[in-house]
Amino acid sequence: MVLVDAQPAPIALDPRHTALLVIDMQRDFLEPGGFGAALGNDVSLLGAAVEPCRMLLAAARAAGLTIIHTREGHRPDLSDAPPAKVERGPPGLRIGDPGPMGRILIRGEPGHEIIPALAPEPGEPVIDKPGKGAFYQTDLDLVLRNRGVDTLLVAGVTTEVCVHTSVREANDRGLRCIVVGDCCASYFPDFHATALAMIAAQGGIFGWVATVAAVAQALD
Ligand code: C5J
Repeated sequence: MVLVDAQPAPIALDPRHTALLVIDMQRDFLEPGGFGAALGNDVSLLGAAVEPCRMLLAAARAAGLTIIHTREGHRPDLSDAPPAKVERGPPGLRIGDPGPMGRILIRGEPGHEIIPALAPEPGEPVIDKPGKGAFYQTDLDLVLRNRGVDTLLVAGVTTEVCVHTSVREANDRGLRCIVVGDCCASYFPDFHATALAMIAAQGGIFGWVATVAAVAQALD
């Protein structure tokens, strides 16, 4: 067991039963000229999480943790995309529309890929999810059960959307979630800060919040 300094309190984890979940670090969300930028967002705010994520991945790989990546996106025929979501957003920038890096949020398009700096290594599962939550209509729960995982380190974007939704889903499934705050980011800094505060509030209502330095020190 190792002890991670975290909010609201330090938490012990067993690296043999801990997975790192890296959420949606995709080109369309992070790179200039992608979907996120086309919506008018400042993607450099998400870029701030890339180097901390690289450090977290290195520490987790060295400690032998299970590493899992997710990508948000849909089938090219949109058969898994609810009409209520497809018809939302500015016309021309909706799910399935041609975007600057291929069709928006469609599997197989260049913008759907994970950014090269955080590319999955061979053997690291990649979960393609049609929703914001990493568990919704995916086999993530099965993968975690098969590997005996009881604790998640969570990183990725965006803090208040896909990270939060996934942490809530995981918490309800009985998993301990340690959100690595500086490895998460949002286009809205206030949302990022509030989302992290919400996780650790009320004695850790959804889990714990730590820093990459604290996690790396504990895993070293
Ligand atoms: C994610 C989004 N990954 N904000 N998606 O958070 O739409």
